[in-house]
Amino acid sequence: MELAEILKERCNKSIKECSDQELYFALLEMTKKMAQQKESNSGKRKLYYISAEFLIGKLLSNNLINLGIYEDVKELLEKNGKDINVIEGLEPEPSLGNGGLGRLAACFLDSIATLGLNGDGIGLNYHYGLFKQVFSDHLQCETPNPWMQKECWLTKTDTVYQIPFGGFTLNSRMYDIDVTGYGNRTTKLHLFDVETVDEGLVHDGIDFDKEDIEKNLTLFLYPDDSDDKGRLLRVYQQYFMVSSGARLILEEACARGCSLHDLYRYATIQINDTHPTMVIPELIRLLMERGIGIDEAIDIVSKTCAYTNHTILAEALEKWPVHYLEKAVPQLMPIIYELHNRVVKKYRDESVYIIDNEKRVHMAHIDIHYGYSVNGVAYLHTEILKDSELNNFYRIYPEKFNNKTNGITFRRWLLHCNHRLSALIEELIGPGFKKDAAELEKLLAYVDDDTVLERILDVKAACKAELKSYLKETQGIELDENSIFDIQIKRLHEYKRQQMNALYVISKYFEIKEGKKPTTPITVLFGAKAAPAYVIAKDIIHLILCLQDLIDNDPEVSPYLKVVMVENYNVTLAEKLIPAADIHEQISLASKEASGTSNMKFMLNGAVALGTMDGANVEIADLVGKDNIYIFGESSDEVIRHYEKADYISKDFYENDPEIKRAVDFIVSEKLLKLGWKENLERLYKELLNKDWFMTLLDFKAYKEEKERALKEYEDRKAWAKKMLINIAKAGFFSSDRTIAQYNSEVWKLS
Ligand code: 26V
Repeated sequence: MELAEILKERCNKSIKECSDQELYFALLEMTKKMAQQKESNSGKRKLYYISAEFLIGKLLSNNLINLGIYEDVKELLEKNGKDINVIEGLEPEPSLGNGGLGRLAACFLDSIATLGLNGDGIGLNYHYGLFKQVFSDHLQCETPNPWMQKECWLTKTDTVYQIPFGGFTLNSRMYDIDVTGYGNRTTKLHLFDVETVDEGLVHDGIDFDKEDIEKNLTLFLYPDDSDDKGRLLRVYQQYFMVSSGARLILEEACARGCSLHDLYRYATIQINDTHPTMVIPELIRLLMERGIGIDEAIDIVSKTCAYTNHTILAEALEKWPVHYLEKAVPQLMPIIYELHNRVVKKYRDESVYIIDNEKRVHMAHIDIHYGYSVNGVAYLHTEILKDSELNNFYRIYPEKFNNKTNGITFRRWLLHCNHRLSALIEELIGPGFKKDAAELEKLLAYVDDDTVLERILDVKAACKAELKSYLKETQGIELDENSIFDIQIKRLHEYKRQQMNALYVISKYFEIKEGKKPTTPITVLFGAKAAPAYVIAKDIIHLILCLQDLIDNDPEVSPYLKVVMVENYNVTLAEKLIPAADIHEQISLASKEASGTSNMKFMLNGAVALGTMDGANVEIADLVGKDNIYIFGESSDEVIRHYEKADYISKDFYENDPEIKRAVDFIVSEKLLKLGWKENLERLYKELLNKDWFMTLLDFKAYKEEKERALKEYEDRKAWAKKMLINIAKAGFFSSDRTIAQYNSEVWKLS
């Protein structure tokens, strides 16, 4: 073990004498060195996974596990009176992502390295990442989240490019993070950064001068895009990322002996949602600069780029006004016009044009026409893309469409976050599941083994106790570890329907007040950040925080029901919350959640889903069978029909059902208005009553009924443990190793 040597050199102290901080930096240095020794880029064709987000989480434990030395390091530290968990607690979490899309990219890098594929990630080095969430007065406030320390996982490289914008040029420097594979090689996450960024620009929370591109470009992930300046900054960020990436790709291909005429034999680019779409016109432009004619350049790039769609929400599909692009990246416009004109010449259907008659550039349309693959992220999502959202494209290019159901890395979401469960599984079926997740099915042999079922319940109880002490220590929250932990953690969005869960809490509150007490107390835990400019989402957080306060201070209710909204939900918190869940909420309006990935993490950790037939829930339900999941609500077909006919009227549900009316009215009741802000609560009340675009009230009754069924069935502990075991045993399909193997064999074809 090199640790002692490193410490000697760094501070001339033994492990015992070192502070936890000194140990953290020494372990960081050691891990980085070991990871670098495992680097090996081999193979002709190389994958570049370009993404505006990589939500990598803390890396120390994960890297130690992947390098195969976690247990040794833990023991060595223990012998010297040190705790690896405390040391890792000192690592700042980089928040380089919003949610599922960014976390997926991080899981994919882990699997790419683990499978030994020739591929790297390309993204941006945001200094403050996404904001840090702080609650004050029952409201979300946003503050910067600085994560880069003098010593961190980033390694500065000598690679610098000059990126041209309308009227000025910026220097782009590449920083690398090593991505360790489990028992395999190391790949790279390349993060580009402007040399001139100025953190001093930020004041008052997360406000800064949005026009000073030279100083602000990599300060934040997706800064507030509710105004033109914010949106324009996003265009600058995107171009900076893809132009830097494209130059790196060309340089590396040429270094491997590629003639640019057959770039596609040396490189394939996966475009993660439309944020990196400008890589298509940019690569065409760079190839033309290097002497290739436009027809051939378009042909080469079309054989190089593949696109993943992550949402069908219209407001999330990027359409940039032509005048933004003309200002920020004028050099791309002739290419984009050319790409558009070729489509116009070929097809009469205006819905497939790149530029619409409002002069907006549809980024996804560029990807579909000029990429070789288009994929959705779960079976249902891909079907909806083919049948409705992208049907006009599907009819032109049926061969380009394919599904790649998302996955998660079991290293982080089982081995690292749930040592107890992982050890129990290993004792029962051996270590094979760590490399081949399908082996988890072997657990089914124990479905009637009372001792094993007991032990699974014990593991869950231990994880609940651990969450209790963690939240007490870090956020001052008191949990009852004997209550049912019902958890909903994800970005705050109306389509995910946290508000429906909040209405359930209100109706439960009434029941308890009226003397109908639950057999086992219930703890409803939420974790969610809302986009800074998303007003209703912030109002929903406000409602939940008011309910938390109300119930905490009501001795009649608090022994039976508790609501907790954890502050600053992030990967680190997810790693504590997921192992402790009994029930997980996946209650999006059917058709709206492309996949979801927390559903897979919970399943793997032995929690049972309460959800709609949406996203990957459909595949989970298929795998575990109806006895091991709680499904409710209208189907995606029915929901799509409601939108087509515009026949959902929330007020009808409110007026025709006294229980719904009572719960909704409570939002603006005296009791809540005493605790919260009238403006926020009234706005949310009116929204639910007059609009409710994501149909909360449509499914409320079915939701409540199914949740009651789940709570009742929880009481039969043995039957519940069986459900837990079946969920764990069937989770193998959702390993990102499987997803990445499919991308490779059907799309990238690396070897
Ligand atoms: C973006 C935006 C931005 C503007 C306002 C509203 C809005 C709503 C949704 C989005 C989502 C963008 C794409 C995304 O993050 N999709 C997520 O991707 C995950 C990984 O594939 C998937 O599991 C989630 O279901 C999907 O929502």
